[in-house]
Amino acid sequence: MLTEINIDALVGPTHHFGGLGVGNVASHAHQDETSSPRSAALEGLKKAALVAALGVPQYVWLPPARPNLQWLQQLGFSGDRAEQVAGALHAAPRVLSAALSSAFMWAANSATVTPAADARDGQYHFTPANLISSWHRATEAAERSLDLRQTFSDPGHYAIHPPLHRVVPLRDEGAANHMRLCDESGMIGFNVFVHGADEENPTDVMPSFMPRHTRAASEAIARLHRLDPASTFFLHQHPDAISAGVFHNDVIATSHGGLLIHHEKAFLDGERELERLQHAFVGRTGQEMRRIEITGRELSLADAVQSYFFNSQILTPGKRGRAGDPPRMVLICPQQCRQIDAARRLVERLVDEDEVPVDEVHFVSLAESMAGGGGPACLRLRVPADQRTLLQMPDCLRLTPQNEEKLASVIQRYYPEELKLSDFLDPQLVEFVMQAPRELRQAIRMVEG
Ligand code: SUG
Repeated sequence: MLTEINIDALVGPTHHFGGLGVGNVASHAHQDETSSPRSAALEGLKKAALVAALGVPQYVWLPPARPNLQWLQQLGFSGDRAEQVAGALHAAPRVLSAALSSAFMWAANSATVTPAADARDGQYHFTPANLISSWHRATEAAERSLDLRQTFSDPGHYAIHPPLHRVVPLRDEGAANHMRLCDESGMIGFNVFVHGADEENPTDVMPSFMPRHTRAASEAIARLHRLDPASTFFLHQHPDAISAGVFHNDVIATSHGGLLIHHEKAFLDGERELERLQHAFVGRTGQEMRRIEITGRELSLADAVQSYFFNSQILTPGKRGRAGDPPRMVLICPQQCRQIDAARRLVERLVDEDEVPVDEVHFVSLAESMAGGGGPACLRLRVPADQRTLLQMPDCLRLTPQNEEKLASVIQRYYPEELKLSDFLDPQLVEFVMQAPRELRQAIRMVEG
């Protein structure tokens, strides 16, 4: 039996709106607005605490230090910290924005994960995403590799691969473009990879934004993770979706257990591969796979991007109802799904219909994350955990009510309430925000890696 655990990445104290997200309309729309790192972190923490309260094991990764001074140094900004930051602010504000980025908070981009049950060598496999499409995110790969090694430390059970080579044909954005469908026990898995570019078979229509993930990257990961080709599927993202601002698959499709919900414009010519998936699912599990296709009439691409409906988190709560009752599902939707009529009606339909056992909906406010183009599901990495994994997870990273309180208190003290890039002309602010990650680690007694 596998149990889904979630790891959310805590927002950092330099969270700001740099407008750097490639093909990400929310990020572009909010560029240069004043951000609130404090609210961003508290909102994210609250969402993770809700998941924990629903009985789903919930863990956190703490923010790495920002500004990334080493990176500024490599780009020719020398001197002490304050000089490096001031130099970049004057000469290349976008470089400074990238060095200050808190985009690591969107943990769904940190890695692709497959459990031991899926691999021919019986190991868990993790590939940290190289994130080379955007320069503010590419440095995350090394940082997240460290987090993965600290969190999943038994080399006999976990293979943590290096990120794929940093070359354009191997652009990789991690779990945001990967869905694992599975039977009720979680042990029979079907890995679905979604890419926006296939260099071997280019599409006739080019999307207006550069697709961030390639088929070659997905195929390499499937090989490295020793997946069975009969249970592995590759889908091409629809160029119209990318042009509408769907820069990751998790903005237009979602899955949980044996349920797949996707927009009709999610995939290009996807029917054959989806039928192969459904056929394999029934054949290997003897269970029905539920596929719900949402039409453009019910939810336009624009409303899908504005509401982030598909980025809702679907969970099976830990505490079951009466014995024998079918497992319930809970939906954690961004509050935009309540404000946008078509999305609200869609959520209501899913709750009313018997087709999907969703019987509880929580609307959460993630205003700061949403303004950077990240909803509830972007903020977490899912790991289908076996007993050995559940037992070895570091206690200090578990989001208990005590840890939540400790983290919230550091956030209240060290995170700016409001932030603009030009605030970093103040050298004291630089020192202050660099102190925050250390304080967070101390608060939960995490040993420095
Ligand atoms: O990569 N936004 C992120 C949002 C990532 C959302 N993740 C998933 N869909 N899984 C991105 O575009 C905004 C940064 C800025 O505005 O400067 C940003 O990086």
